[in-house]
Amino acid sequence: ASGSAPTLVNHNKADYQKVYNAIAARLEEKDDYDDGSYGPVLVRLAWHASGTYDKETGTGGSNGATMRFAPESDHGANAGLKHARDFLEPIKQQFPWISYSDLWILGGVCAIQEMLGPKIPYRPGRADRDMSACTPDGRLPDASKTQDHLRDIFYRMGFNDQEIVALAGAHALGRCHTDRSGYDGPWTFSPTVLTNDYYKLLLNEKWQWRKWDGPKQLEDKTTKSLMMLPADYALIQDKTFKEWVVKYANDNDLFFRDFANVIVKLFELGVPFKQTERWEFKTLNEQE
Ligand code: CCH
Repeated sequence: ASGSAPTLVNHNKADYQKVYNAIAARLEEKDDYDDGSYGPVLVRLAWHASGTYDKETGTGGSNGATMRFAPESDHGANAGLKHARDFLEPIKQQFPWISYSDLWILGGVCAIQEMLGPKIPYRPGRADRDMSACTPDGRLPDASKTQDHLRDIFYRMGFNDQEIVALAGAHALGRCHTDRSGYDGPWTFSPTVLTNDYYKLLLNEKWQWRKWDGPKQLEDKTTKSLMMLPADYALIQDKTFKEWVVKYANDNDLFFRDFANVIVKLFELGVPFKQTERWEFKTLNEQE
């Protein structure tokens, strides 16, 4: 065949490990961003690409990478995620055969592992779709709301209470930005390393409402340098959620196991995979 028909080549685990390595190397190289890493914002991109899923209609999810297009890129919840998309663009240029949708999820997987989190098994199979597949605004959680809202949003994706709490542990990473969500500050003292500190701090610190001009958020009474969103605080107001917060605060291994399982589920929502096998990639450190 001639012309512009794409060449169909099956890429194997080694090819994807190369992409992983390129993302990880770029994470190391570009350490002048935020708290020293693009890792957290890459995790948030992968989550917001996936978290639009609606199990009733089968719409949304990471298959499509529709956040490339307005209106989805302009949804309030996605403010700031251009930094993550732009970070990954040179990787896409280097490996044009990978879809944006597979790349964004691999970015999340790589960021979690390189920030010392658990292994996140991965499989490719997401295809990019056009702007007609953009999801309506309002599918991602609203940080000013509490447990009923969290259940509405995450049950729609097909998650249960335990999974909601396990996913929230991602807030060990990164921070809020006043020019994105309007909120301000990190949840933990080590926002570029994945630990169960989010749960420990949520339980053990005394939280008070911050007095400021911005949206309603909590600050820790001791240092006033950490924050919790109303949606985070809801996890210790609700009895069922709180039982899981306690479990994860007391057992980092349990958190890592449950987090890996639930993030794989999140990243695969609505994807029509042909491949059943999942791959575990080596971290840069493991390849030294
Ligand atoms: Fe989140 N998150 N998230 N979040 N999130 C924000 C930042 C991060 C909520 C609200 C916010 C998850 C669930 C929720 C990350 C991962 C996950 C911000 C600040 C808000 C607001 C954005 C800004 O200003 O830049 C709410 C509400 C929920 C409800 O459950 C889940 C699930 C995950 C992943 C599994 C990460 C990582 C960040 C840090 C991003 C950064 O740029 O540092």
